[in-house]
Amino acid sequence: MVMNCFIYILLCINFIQNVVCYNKRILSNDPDHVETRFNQLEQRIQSLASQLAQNDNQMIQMENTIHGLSTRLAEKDKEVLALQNITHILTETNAQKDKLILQLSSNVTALQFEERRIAFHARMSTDKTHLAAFATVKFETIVTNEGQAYSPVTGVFTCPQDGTYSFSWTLITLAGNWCNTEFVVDGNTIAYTHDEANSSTDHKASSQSAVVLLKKGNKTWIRAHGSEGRRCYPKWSSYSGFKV
Ligand SMILES: *[C@@H]1O[C@H](CO)[C@@H](O)[C@H](O)[C@H]1NC(C)=O
Ligand SMILES: *[C@@H]1O[C@H](CO)[C@@H](O)[C@H](O)[C@H]1NC(C)=O
Ligand SMILES: *[C@@H]1O[C@H](CO)[C@@H](O)[C@H](O)[C@H]1NC(C)=O
Ligand SMILES: *[C@H]1O[C@@H](CO)[C@H](O)[C@@H](O)[C@@H]1NC(C)=O
Repeated sequence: MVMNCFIYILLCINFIQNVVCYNKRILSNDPDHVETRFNQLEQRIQSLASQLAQNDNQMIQMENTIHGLSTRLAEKDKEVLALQNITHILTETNAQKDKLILQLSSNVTALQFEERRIAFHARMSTDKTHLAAFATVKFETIVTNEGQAYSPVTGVFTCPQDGTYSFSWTLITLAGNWCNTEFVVDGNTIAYTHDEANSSTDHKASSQSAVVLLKKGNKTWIRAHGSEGRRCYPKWSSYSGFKV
């Protein structure tokens, strides 16, 4: 009992000592405690430093990734530019092709036009008396009019394309009359006929021909030689022309 009591008292003293000691350590910044704290802090700093190093690594990786992405982006930009170029080239090629097709079709039209024969023959169908000075002598009845270059309404042939052309005409006048004429290109006299039956008891006829180099748009017609178109008789009178 006494022994137990003694042990108990010893324990109590030890406890009190411990408590006092602990408090004293806290209050007096006991070097052991400071070291522990220091160690803890050091560990913490080490852990932070290693975290920081990890972050640095991640950052470098991210930078690498970004660099890689921007390189690829630049490549893509180049590809887009190349595609734009190709598109541009294709558009231009298309435009050129369209232009060529247009040219070709107009060339084909021109060739077809050239292939068209130009030839006419017209007969006078109405009696003409006392023609005005230099009046156009009309041949109203179409026999042939390939190319439609001769107009039976105006009596004028309009050259549809450059070339060498041959023309001829025949006029008849009745006894005691006359019908002198000229063949003109754009009003310039090229050839004449003298068809005079002043002292004749029969009709008289005269013919003439002309070969001329014409430009597209030149006009040719037969006209009275001054006022010498007293009587130009139809049916036997005619005018013809063709491209050589
Ligand atoms: C686009 O075409 C031009 C010439 O047409 C050339 O100089 C340029 O290099 C091309 N660009 C690309 C991205 O292919
Ligand atoms: C069309 O004709 C012109 C003149 O004859 C020529 O210069 C041009 O090359 C031709 N175009 C084509 C597409 O054949
Ligand atoms: C035919 O027309 C051309 C103009 O295209 C002109 O220079 C020429 O003088 C004309 N021919 C005649 C015979 O008048
Ligand atoms: C008949 O000829 C023409 C010329 O071809 C003359 O102009 C006319 O005057 C002439 N007429 C007569 C009645 O002689």
